[in-house]
Amino acid sequence: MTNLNTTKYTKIRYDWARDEILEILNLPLIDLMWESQIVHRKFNHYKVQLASLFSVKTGGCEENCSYCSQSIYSTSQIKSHPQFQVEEVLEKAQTAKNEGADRFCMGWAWREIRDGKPFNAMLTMVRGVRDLGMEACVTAGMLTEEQASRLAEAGLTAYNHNLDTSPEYYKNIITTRTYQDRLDTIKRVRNAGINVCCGGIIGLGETNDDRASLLEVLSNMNPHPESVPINSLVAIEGTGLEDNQEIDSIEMIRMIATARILMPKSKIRLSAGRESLSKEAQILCLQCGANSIFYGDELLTTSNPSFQSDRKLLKEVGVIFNKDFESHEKTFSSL
Ligand code: SAM
Ligand code: DTB
Ligand code: SF4
Repeated sequence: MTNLNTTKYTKIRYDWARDEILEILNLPLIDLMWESQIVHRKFNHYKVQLASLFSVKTGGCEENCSYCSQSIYSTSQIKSHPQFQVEEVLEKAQTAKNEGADRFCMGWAWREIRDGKPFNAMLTMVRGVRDLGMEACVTAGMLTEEQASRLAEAGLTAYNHNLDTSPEYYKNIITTRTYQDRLDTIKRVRNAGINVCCGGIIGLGETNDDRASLLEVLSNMNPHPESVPINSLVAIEGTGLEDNQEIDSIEMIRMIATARILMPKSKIRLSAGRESLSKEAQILCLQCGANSIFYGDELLTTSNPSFQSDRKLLKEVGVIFNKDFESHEKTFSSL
């Protein structure tokens, strides 16, 4: 049994070995939850960041990620949409800010960013979001060194580029790009001075070993990614993984708690799949180290809990969730 108020996981390390990670992932749940809470309390004080997500360009992506409804290889019935105009995107960002979000994440269903008009519009969107006083995050596939530095100049806070799963299991999920392609883009983002947002998905059919292997890659990055989204698969009709079984919520809690122990200061984001988690399971995730959520009624092509229900949940839990929130609260209660 663990000591009452100490943990052996007190140091920030970049040399985690697979065996050590598996050992943590497989701890008796009650011990894993305890250890992760001590780490979380020590480094993060139970503050939760609210990040809103908006799909700027939906569908028609040339990659074959087998979980994704936006791939041209899926037959999912989604509302495809060419790139939204700058003004429309900034209106969405303003609404997200009014609702209490402090980070605005914008997604483009692209294999890679192309230079020219759409990229210039992306830069204007980034500047506009930053001018609203929000953090700006972009996810738009692979990018070159020059594009990374132009995004950095525009003030981009973070670039999201997930590794999704282990290097070993990757080819079962995506074959139109390699793990190394992903790592190369992440390196360019880091070198440009942009924060790295990099995580994965559970429920793809991977083993516990694969989960440990993904966490090994992430926790051996130095510095650690500033944010680590942990998604659970939303099995979307028309995708290759439409028949995958929903994962048990305990698996999500284990993954979040382990990520927290391995990367004590990173924002561990409880991402896709929250609609299938009970209120109690979400509370355990927050207790064990999740300190960010996607906030707002929609993810990219699927739904997310409403911001009202999330606000209620976070208040009930008693975490701090937005520095400016109380003033927005007044605006809302008078609506
Ligand atoms: N095209 C860009 C890319 O792949 O980097 C940006 C958008 S992509 C949809 C962002 C991330 O969402 C993916 O890397 C994946 O981890 C996650 N994701 C996509 N579809 C999902 C699903 N059905 N369930 C859970 N996570 C999903
Ligand atoms: C991330 O890791 N999860 C978000 C965000 N980064 C871009 C996306 C989740 C997508 C869920 C499925 C959908 O809505 O299409
Ligand atoms: Fe394209 Fe991203 Fe979807 Fe893969 S996850 S198909 S890269 S939009």
